[in-house]
Amino acid sequence: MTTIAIVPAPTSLTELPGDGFTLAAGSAIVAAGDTAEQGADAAAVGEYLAELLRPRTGFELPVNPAGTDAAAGIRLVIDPTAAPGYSLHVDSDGVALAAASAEGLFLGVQTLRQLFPAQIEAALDGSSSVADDVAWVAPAVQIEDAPRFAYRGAMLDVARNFYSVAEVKRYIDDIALLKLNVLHLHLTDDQGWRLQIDSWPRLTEIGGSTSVLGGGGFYTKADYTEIVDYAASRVVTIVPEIDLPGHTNAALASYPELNIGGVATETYRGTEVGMSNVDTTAEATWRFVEDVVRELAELTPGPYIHLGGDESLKLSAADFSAFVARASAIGAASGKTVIGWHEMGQSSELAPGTVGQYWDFVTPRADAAPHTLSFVEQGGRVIMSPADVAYLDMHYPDTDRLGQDWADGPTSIEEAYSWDPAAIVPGVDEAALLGVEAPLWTETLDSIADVEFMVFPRLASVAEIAWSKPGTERSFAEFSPRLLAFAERLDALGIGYHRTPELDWR
Ligand code: TNX
Repeated sequence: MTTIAIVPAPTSLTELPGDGFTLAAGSAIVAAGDTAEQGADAAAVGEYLAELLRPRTGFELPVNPAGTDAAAGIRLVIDPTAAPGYSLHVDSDGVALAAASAEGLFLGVQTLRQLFPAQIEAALDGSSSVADDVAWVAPAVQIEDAPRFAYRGAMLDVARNFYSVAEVKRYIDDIALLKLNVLHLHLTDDQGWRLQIDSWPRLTEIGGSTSVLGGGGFYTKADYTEIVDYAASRVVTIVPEIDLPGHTNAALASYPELNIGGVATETYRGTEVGMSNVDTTAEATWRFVEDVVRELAELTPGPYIHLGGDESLKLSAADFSAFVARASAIGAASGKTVIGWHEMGQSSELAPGTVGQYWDFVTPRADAAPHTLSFVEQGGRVIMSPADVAYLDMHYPDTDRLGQDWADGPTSIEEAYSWDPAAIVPGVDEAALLGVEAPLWTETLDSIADVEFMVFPRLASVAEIAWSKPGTERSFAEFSPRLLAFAERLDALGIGYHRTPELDWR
């Protein structure tokens, strides 16, 4: 009998007696909804599923509207009265996947693909050929599932090193596998400015010309929109970050008027943090913030923009607090909800509802806890990214080839798995959490291959914390065989990962 191994763990999974469903040459996908619009939404998910399943099976897998085809197959139904999440039923007659929205169906498809043998996954680079010696059987099962948190994120730092549109799209596919639904793009830092801003063109001309390890690069508005649209097709929301008032050397090198003293800095390829900030009192700085936020909000269909706020180590507490209060108000006036790193909570005058992103350790140090609680007191919620367990650029225990280790040394898969976001900051409980995010800083990461090496398999640990409800029975011992099965899928997809000595990799 096939073992069923789903990552992240679903809310409930019941194995059913019987043979399961065999996908065959004559199988069809049927897409249904109560209205024409729901039918079209279901068909779009059906086409995505068909594209996943066609290359290796060689089957045609037409996507048909409800009622036109009686062939055994996979039925996708949008039913607005369905519970949140999705439900999935598999038996020898076929597969029935139901959800209240296309998003729920898409998440259910991520579970369904994991029911088929790993060889059904086609390499992301398109290099796979048809495998005609595999029985494409999904075991008989009933699954009910819904996420723990609405915000399940990964962050990619495209400022320290630049990743092409194609690489970012690949990363979106990588994270969607694990039912993550947010990609936070860290678009600006000391070493690079990566987004076209029409009203301040030197940001990309000069600020975009450098990176830590390679050349520079930036996204034109068309590039950026292409990324946002691709993400939407994978039910992923892009959260763009412009880091202010610190981590701004790329802007300071581009425009003298943003600097204290009015002289532009040199561009920067080093990896120190905390040495830069804009002149928080200059009139030019506030024109810059207004213009950048306006153009960013125009490019952003999602609800959030991230305005940074971390590590402005040279600013006085009073100047920093005044800056983030005013910047958060400008962000909120753009119609978006502002997110900031937890230091922003130093200000008690943030725009109401501003979301805090916690990056201190599982045991908070210094003022990290009160600064984080401050967002909740000001009507916002919190995203948990504790650096000692959720920063995926930390070394693995057995290799320092890539990454850093400032956040309490190396991080194992088990450490990335064994923490509870609701038990970190007193007063920031389940209800105060918007979600969980796994950031990846890229000072040492030159390519998407390096990115995948650091992220997998530990991203699966964090994704399970973000997805699986506290009542779901799980432990690292229970997670391990599921993760090993998931790794076979990564092999088939051509996604690199690091085989730490913690597990007995196949
Ligand atoms: C701190 S943690 C940073 C990043 C660096 C990272 C690793 C945080 C919010 N900021 O700017 O990339 O350390 O060096």
